[in-house]
Amino acid sequence: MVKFVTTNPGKIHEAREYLDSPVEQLDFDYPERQAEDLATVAAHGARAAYRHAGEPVIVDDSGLTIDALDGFPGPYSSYVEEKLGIERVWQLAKEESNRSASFRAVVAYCDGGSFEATPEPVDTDRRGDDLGTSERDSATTDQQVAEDEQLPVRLFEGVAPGKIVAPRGDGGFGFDPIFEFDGQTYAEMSTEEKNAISHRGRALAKFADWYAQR
Ligand code: ITT
Repeated sequence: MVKFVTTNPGKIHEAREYLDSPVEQLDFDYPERQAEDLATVAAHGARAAYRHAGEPVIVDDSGLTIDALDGFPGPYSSYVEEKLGIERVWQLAKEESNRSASFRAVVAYCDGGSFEATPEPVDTDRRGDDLGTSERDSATTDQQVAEDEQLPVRLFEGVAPGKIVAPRGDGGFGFDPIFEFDGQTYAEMSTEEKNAISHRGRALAKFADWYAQR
């Protein structure tokens, strides 16, 4: 069984609907590296989560990219949702004539074993550099940091194109009410409908294919 390491119950709900194998949540807020690309954040997260859990894990790092706002909020989506809220993100996007956007998810798998890891470019920096001393696990030694860098991680990416609209719908979580795909917001879809086309569904599909052969 794979543990899905996340603080977000919405992600677990979707993964449970989607994957055949059982998915258990491990509610652990792994230290997130500040980086411009989701893959780097996810790869670091998977290693930290594996080190915490000691068993096979997946993490999912997702972000909303608004084209007219130069990709904002991107990797800072979580912070922006918390501080600004989705209504204010809509107010920002509303000023633009181009409302196109995309949602991206990177699912990262790590089990401490060896397998063919996702090729570069991922995670080429020293892991210790990205965490302030206070954030670093006190048990993390330089040797541990070096060992972590050797841990293979496999990445699965999913992207859904869409546009930003005034909030509609009661379902889902996060930015779902303002992200429209093919005429419906994510929040207007059932979990099954969202999974069939969403960034997370697409990433989980790739993960499920690969994992079934593992
Ligand atoms: P974990 O990192 O603990 O998994 P999180 O909610 O912080 O949980 P992310 O950093 O991946 O997860 O999410 C970035 C933001 O995007 C956050 O505000 C989420 O609520 C939001 N988000 C992620 N997936 C979403 C989805 O499918 N629909 C709507 N919002 C989503």
